[in-house]
Amino acid sequence: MRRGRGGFYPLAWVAVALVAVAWCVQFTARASPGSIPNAPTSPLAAFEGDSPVASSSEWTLRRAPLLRRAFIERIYGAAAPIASASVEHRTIDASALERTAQLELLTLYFDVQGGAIPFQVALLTPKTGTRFPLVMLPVFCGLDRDVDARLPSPSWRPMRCRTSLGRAFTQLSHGDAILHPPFRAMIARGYAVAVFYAGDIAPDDPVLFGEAAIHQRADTQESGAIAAWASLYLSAFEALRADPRIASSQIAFWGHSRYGKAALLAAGLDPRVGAVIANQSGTFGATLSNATRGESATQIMRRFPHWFPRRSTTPDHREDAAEFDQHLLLALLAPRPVLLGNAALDRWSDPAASFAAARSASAVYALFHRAGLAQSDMRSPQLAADIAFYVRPGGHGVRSSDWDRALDFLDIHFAPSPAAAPAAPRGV
Ligand code: GTR
Repeated sequence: MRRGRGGFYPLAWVAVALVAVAWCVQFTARASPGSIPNAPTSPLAAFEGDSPVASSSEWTLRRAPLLRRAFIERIYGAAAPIASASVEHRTIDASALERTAQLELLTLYFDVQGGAIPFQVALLTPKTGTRFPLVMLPVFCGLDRDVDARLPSPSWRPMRCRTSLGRAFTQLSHGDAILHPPFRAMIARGYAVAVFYAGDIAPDDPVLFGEAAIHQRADTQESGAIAAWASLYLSAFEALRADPRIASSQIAFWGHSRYGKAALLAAGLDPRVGAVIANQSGTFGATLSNATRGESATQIMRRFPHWFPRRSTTPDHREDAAEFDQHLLLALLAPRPVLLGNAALDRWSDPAASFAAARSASAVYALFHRAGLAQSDMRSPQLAADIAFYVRPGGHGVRSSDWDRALDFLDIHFAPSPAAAPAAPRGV
């Protein structure tokens, strides 16, 4: 049936009004993230034949290695750094970002059967100073699109990154900083920034990931994409911690959502990583799978089967979920600083079940004479605490305000001396 002009326009206006209302709700709503579920078993309790843990050395030498193995074997698959025989440096711009930074392209070479595959990392360093703290992060669309047009284009990008319309829509739906991390602000605050794009090595696509170059390595063990991305964080970490310009004990991994899961896993596996900022990392990130009212383990494994090794997605894989859950991954980060960013409308990632995991993990921080999570509720972030947690208004995505908080958090924890730290952490 043909609709006349007179009928179409009112309908179009209704649609526009609905989109506008949805957008306002998405970006401003201060909905409650819900009640905090019960804390799971303490990470210090007996665990599958291993007796309770009573000291930091028992944790470090006995329990932590056991848990690292369990996360690899039961959930994510292998996530070791990939060795690179050499690292090539190429200066792209000695005076980038309005002459405040140097932009380089680092190329690592991963050995695969029949050759080597390049893994490229963009490195921005401030023009003044030395021994910079470093923020390491992946981008969603490619180094050329999200960092600098002079950087190489990837062999594959997700659909939403292929057109300007797709990118504009992504920014509208997922926040102003989803495709534009605030590099200038990071440099201005004295951080070096290492940026990688995972799509050439471990594309976020079920078919392409199965055929990806990362599986052609001689030492390959079965892994899912989250573990593969964690390997990329760790591979770049190995290369950059050897760089004399970088303060090797002050390297922070930042990741949003799927990359927040990977950042937490990578830092959990390598105790030398200095800090983690996981933004809305959700299920198999900072959120308890067993207590979540958001995305369940089964839902995520059905929707993103390539994120996990095949053996993890078999029906009986979650039998041990009550005892073995994500609070143990957060516990593996102790005693390091961790910032968990959340959004009130992002019920799918269930901030409250992530808060419960952080509370429970704090028992391990106590072994190191640290407080862990020091705030009593989700809305009173204490950025100076070892684990800081905030809930901002609105929905899933990355906004400049998330980055402001992340950099405030790092300024406090990576401050060279108490005098250099900001006087008071900012609230939400
Ligand atoms: C969602 C997924 C989450 C999270 C997110 C993202 O659809 O269910 O677990 O990873 O995607 O990465 O944006």
